Formats: sequence, C-alpha cells, structure tokens
Amino acid sequence: MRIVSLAGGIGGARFLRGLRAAEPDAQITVIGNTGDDITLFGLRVCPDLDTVMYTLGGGIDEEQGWGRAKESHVVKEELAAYGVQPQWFGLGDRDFATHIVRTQMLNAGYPLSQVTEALCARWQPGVRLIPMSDDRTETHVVIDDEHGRRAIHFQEWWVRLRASVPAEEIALVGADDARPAPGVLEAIGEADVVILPPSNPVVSIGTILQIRGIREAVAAKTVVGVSPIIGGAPVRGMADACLTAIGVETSAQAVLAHYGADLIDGWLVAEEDADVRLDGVRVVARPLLMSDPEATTAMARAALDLAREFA
Ligand code: GDP
Ligand code: FO1
Ligand code: CA
Ligand code: CA
Repeated sequence: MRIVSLAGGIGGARFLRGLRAAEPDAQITVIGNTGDDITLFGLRVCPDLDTVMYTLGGGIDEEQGWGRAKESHVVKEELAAYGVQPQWFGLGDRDFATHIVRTQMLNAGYPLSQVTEALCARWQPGVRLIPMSDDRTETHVVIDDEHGRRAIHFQEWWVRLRASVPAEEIALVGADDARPAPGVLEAIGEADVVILPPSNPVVSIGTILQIRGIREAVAAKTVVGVSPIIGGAPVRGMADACLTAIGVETSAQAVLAHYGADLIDGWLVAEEDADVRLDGVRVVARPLLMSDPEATTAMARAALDLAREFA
C-alpha cells in the first residue's frame, strides 16, 4: 500500500510512528511542514522536519517531543555569554550538528529536499520524508501589543510569547511563489490513501495545503483525517490560539468543517466527539489519545480501516 501523510511536528511524528507499526510493508511518504523554519546564528533550523526525522529515527527527546535525547547545551551557554540573541530559542549541542550540516549543504546549492534525504540517510526513519517545498516560506504572525502592531516569526510568537498575545493574522510568507518540492505531487498522485495525522490544522496541515497544487492533488484522493482536538481541547500545545486566529472554534466539528467535505472523506474523532457530523464525510469515533505506542498504533489502524471503506 502507498500512503501519503502530511505532517507537522510532535502530533504528526508520533502518529507516523503508529502508522509505520500498523502497516510495516506500506510505502509511506511524509510531506513535512517547513513554515516553522527559521534562520538562527546563520543556521537554517527546520523544527518539524527534524521532529519527524528524530522521532522515527529513534533520536528524539521523548518527554519534550522535540530536540535530541541526551542533549547538552554548552553552545547555547557560550552564545549567551557573548550576549548573542536570540536566547529564547533553545538549540542543543547535538541538534546544532544537524543545522550545521543542513546549512552547509544549502549553501553549497543543494535543495532542502536533497538535504533532508541526506540527513535521513543517517536516521533511517523508515518513511520517505519530503519538505512541502524547496522554496523558502515562513509562517509569520501579526500581533498587537505594547510595542505596537507588527508581524513576528511564528517561532517568536509560539516559543518566546507562548502564544499569550492573540494572533490577529497568521500568514505563510513566500506561499505565492513556492512550488511543491520534487516528488510531492507525484507521491500524492500515486497514493492509495492520504492521511492527515492529528497535526495543527493551521500552522502544520494548513500551511502544507497552501502550497500551490497540493490541496487539489490531496482532495482528488481518498483522504482520512485524525482530529487533533478532543472534547474541545488541543491535547497538548496551543493549537487553540491558532484556530482562534483564523476564526475557527476549537472543536473536532469546526476543524472538520474548516477542512471541508471537498477535502476529507473520513474523519476520526475521539469517543466524546461522536456526535460530529458533516454531509459527505464518514465520521468514526475511536480512542484518539497517543498515550503509548500501542494506543497510537491502534489509532493508525483505525485510520487505515476507515480508508479501506472507500477502496
Ligand atoms: P507541532 O508542529 O509540534 O505543533 O506538532 P503537530 O502540528 O504535528 O501536532 C500538534 C497537534 O497535535 C496539537 O495541536 C494537538 O492538537 C495534537 N495532538 C497532540 N497529541 C495528541 C494526541 O494524543 N491525540 C490527538 N488526537 N491529538 C494530539
Ligand atoms: N520549542 C520550545 O517551546 N522552546 C524551544 O526552545 C524550542 C527549540 C527547538 C529547537 C529545535 C527544534 O527542532 C524545535 C524546537 N522547539 C522549541 C519546538 C518547536 O519550535 C515548536 O514546538 C514547533 O515548531 C511548533 O510547531
Ligand atoms: Ca510545527
Ligand atoms: Ca477525495
């Protein structure tokens, strides 16, 4: 079976681990969000690609959900001793090596998709990981606080401000000119099913769907989505702040309606959201907490079972 999945960071990566376990013989292509990417200290950092790569490759800090296991922070301390900004984004020593290799290859002229493939040669994630685009895009957030109304990088809003200042607008800068990376539309075209994991509907999945041609290509397939909202709450993180910014209520119902029946064929919700309905969409209720590998694998199995109803 050929499966394509669009993925953000933690929610996407954890679900993908379950998907890989549920269907070990499947060929899984993951289209990763690069809207979170940021250049720090001259280094290109791709948090969501790295979270997927480290999680599936066994190098993730499991508790934190991002960054490397057994990490140290000597470089960060030394940068702070020089007073170099920003200090609100925590890059660990092991993680730094990834960004150095990536930046070196990008500066040598390799596109991000080839750089990602090279990094994955080490981590062997067991899936093909492709960035949504080789063209640079960045999610920026418009806020209005005591310093006035301005756009800041998504990471500054998310990590430094902890999304405590309301987002007036969330925009993917560069989206108009960005093309899907090589292999993205081909993989979707050849897929038996496209699965939307429980990733952030705005700044992860929503971002990927903004790249020219991707939404149309996905909609043409059988698409099963897993709700990232359970009983009106994002299970972890601050996805509600992103949904509020685009005028979507934080509920499994509203997220489904936002994606639309033109995109989604099957929608997995948690048991407490069993009353969710949308014309043209088959809604199935299952336990959706990724509390351990077994529960996560069962979720992935449920998504695949739902997909098979459309075969
Ligand atoms: P990020 O890039 O690290 O924010 O990760 P993603 O965008 O891939 O996923 C983040 C989203 O995953 C969160 O906003 C939550 O709504 C969702 N999420 C996290 N854990 C769970 C879980 O156990 N079950 C479900 N259904 N959703 C989850
Ligand atoms: N998240 C934080 O909350 N604080 C950090 O200092 C931080 C550093 C970081 C470094 C590398 C990386 O790959 C991810 C990192 N994250 C950090 C997570 C990440 O920025 C966000 O959770 C996602 O981009 C939001 O989707
Ligand atoms: Ca992310
Ligand atoms: Ca369809």
